[in-house]
Amino acid sequence: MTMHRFCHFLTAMTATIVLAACGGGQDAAPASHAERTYVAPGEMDEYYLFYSGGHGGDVRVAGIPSMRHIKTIPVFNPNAAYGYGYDDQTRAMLGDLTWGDVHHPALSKTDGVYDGRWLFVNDNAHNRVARIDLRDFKTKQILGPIPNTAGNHGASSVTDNTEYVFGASRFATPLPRGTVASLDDYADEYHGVVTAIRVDPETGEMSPAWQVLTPAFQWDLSSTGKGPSHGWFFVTSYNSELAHTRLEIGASQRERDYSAFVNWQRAAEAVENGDFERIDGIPVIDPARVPGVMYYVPLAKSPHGIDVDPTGQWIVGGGKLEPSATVFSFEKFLAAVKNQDFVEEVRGVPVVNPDAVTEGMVPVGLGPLHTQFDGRGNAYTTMFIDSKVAKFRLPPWTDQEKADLEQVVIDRIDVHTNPGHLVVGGSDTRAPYGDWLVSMNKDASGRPLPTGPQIPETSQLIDITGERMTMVYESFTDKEPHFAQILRADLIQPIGFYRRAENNHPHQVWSEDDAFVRRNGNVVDVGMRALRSNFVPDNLEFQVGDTVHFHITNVEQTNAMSHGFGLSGHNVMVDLSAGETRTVTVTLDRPGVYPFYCTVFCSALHQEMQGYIVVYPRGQLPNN
Ligand code: RUQ
Ligand code: CUA
Repeated sequence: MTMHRFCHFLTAMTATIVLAACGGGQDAAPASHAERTYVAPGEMDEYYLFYSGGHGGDVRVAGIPSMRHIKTIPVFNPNAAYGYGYDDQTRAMLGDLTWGDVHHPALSKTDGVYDGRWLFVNDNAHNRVARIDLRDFKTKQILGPIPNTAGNHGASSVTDNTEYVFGASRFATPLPRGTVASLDDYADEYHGVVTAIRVDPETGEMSPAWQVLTPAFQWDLSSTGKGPSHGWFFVTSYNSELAHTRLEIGASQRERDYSAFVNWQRAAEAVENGDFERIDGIPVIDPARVPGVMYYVPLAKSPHGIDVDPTGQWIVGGGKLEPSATVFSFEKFLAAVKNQDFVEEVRGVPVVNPDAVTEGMVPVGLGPLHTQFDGRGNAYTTMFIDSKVAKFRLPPWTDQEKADLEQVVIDRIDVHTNPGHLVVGGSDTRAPYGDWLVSMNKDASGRPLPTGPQIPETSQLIDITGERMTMVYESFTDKEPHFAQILRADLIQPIGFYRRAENNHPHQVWSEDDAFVRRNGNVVDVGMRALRSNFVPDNLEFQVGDTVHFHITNVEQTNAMSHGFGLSGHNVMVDLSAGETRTVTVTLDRPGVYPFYCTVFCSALHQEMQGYIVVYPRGQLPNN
């Protein structure tokens, strides 16, 4: 028995002895920790955890506190388990791209708190934003590529009433898309943009609203204001040097890069007043020509995350190469703007004196990235290099504390290893939940059972209800989670099936008698009904060259009673939720007999739920 296992063995017997015997390290989880995270079989978790799947392109759903995986929601990636990308509707949504890079999920809000309607996620690779409907946990819209943007990393940040989802371009490019300029002319010919995406309050339908033009900085990550800072959007950049090669050196020269404070209400007015130029179909505001739309605030050094606290007063930025978290005061920012306390101008945009805006720099440790809030006046910052999460108290601070801000650091906890994002439920709302924190760590070495050169990442669950943080659980996640959102489970009531009355597919078939095969030349429409445990019709005849539209209705009106339509030898796998009709189009190019069958184990006679298509050579179709 290794020492490690020995400790766990003892844990089961008596927690106190273990703490003494094993030095009380994080790994020696006493039984009380296990109780905190234990959700008995048959019981449900208190929270949903929605975490991004990175370049896997999907979003995963787990429960908190158990950390049990519940479901995967395909977004930018085909996923045969859900027939996603295998029927006409989802194929059209994906277009030609079969991968995307999901970084930051963001929940919709009403009045500054989560309303449980939608989850927005960005695609860092192809400049898109998608909307998942939390009524049925399915992707409903993929917007993009967003014009004038490359690498929409700076999304998704949602405003207090989901007026907008914001994003910003990571990779500057010549504008509009398709324009070519030498990288030697990077500083002059390349540009970044901040993008506002409008969200329809009824349907959630997203549309590009407007953009603000910036120099060729690389925009990183963003957040939105609330309370006193409602109407503002904050985003960091990490390449004020305007380097275009070997960025790890070139973009790490200056002590401070810029964060941008964008007044989105002012920007929306400017668009109404016609103060913009249309580039690639979208209004683009030059902030030099519309004063008050944007200010730069210098932030140390090669900043990454920028997060607004629940009161909307404190804005915390993490500089990867600066061992402290910078806390800006929004009130001081407004005062500095009023007093025109500017240190320079960058392309006509005022740069606010950082000393006038900075409340303090909290010496959290090495490699601060992202910060979350518990709603009790505390902030939690991940430190990539130190592999820790630091907890510190937000202002107001006493003069004595200001003189030595180490005094406001309450706790630091080891995480394993190299944390990127962390998440506290509701941190970006005015009312965080403040009980759990998940640290999402990039390097899981030595944690899970070995799986060869490709290993998962770790998500560690930390109890933050006490003064000190307590690590209670660790789960493994397939790569590559970036950020996550936590939602109280009682805020949503997902449907169990689609009611017949809401089916508006033109070729829905609800009874055996209505099933049809309609041939028009070499185009054939098949209206098929799926029900436990048969397809009607089940034997079909075609000839080579036919284009067949299968319209299949799952007529079940029972919770979670899915069927699947898998066609052997063809790239067809339609997943049919109860009550929905889906269409898949296939052009038959080879003679032969091809079985199809239900892919979902739906009933005792599920295995019998099958049929054939007989594809005759061209011109040999009987009775034709
Ligand atoms: S990033 S690990 Cu793409 Cu959100 Cu910071
Ligand atoms: Cu339907 Cu199996």
